[in-house]
Amino acid sequence: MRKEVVLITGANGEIGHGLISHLSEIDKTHILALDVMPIDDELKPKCERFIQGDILDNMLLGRLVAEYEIRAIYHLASILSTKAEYNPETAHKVNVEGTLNLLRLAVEQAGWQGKPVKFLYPSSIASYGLPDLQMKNNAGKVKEEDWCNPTTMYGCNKLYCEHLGRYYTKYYRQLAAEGSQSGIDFRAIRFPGLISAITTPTGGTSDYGPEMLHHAAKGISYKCFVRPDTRLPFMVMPDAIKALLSLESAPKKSLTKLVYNVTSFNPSAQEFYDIVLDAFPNAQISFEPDYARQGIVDSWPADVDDEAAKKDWGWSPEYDQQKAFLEYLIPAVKKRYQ
Ligand code: AKB
Repeated sequence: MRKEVVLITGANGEIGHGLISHLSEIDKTHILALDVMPIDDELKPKCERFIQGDILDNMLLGRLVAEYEIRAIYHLASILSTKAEYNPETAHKVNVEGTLNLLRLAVEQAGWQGKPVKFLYPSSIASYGLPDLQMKNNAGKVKEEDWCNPTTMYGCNKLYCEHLGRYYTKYYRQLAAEGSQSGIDFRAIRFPGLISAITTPTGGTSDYGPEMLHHAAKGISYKCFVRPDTRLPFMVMPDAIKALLSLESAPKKSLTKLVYNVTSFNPSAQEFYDIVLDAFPNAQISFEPDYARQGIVDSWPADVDDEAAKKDWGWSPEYDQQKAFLEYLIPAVKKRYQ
């Protein structure tokens, strides 16, 4: 008999670390972890199996379909916004073709199992694109349907993959004689910038927040690449994991959308700096804005409206700004580096 597993792609990334640790603690979920990079030693024992491989390798994905009964897929693998701008075509391949491969795998799995396969997709505030700073400052809490004109390859990829998820869930092969259904139950969250005390991000544009904190804790000087007045929504990793798991377990009939905003707090870079300096008075942080990366952040909303998530699946962050820094981030990074 094939073993029932949850497949996690991009398992060695930031969300992967949090998700694997959490899933392995709360129940007996068998985790099938996939990443192009070797997985960290501490994660290995928490997984049923780790495979080092590429989501573009269809032979590999085909083998997984044959070997496992995949109940749900957390498709976390992706090339983030800054890195994607250095090689947009590669980013498109990984972010879009990779997602398409996983959707195809989910269709096959649902066919074999005769029941829906849940497809959890971390989208991003990068799916938004506000035309200028004035619009950003006046936009208030941006709703899921508004300002969906991304300016980055990563943002275009995320927005398009949300559409692919909608297509596979509702309209797959809509002209087929028998009215084909994919069997995919696609659910996406547009995450704000994420901050973990355990890992540091690579290749993103919201990275200035976590980088400031981790550099200060390590006693390394840091040049912040955005202006002090820059404002973005953020969330700590435990809340990101909570959001993914809550959305996964929500009854389908209560969901009015396939894509949901979530957020917790939205400090300016100056406020971030003040909190970090308060905790690490010797920190050496300077503001040296990078014009191009600043442009990307200026196109992302300063705040998002997460009312639909609250109403449909009871979303509520555990950590507001004060609790996030005082009870999670600062004590944990101090312990980690000192
Ligand atoms: C990035 O900066 O690219 C990501 C994101 C906001 O999705 N952290």
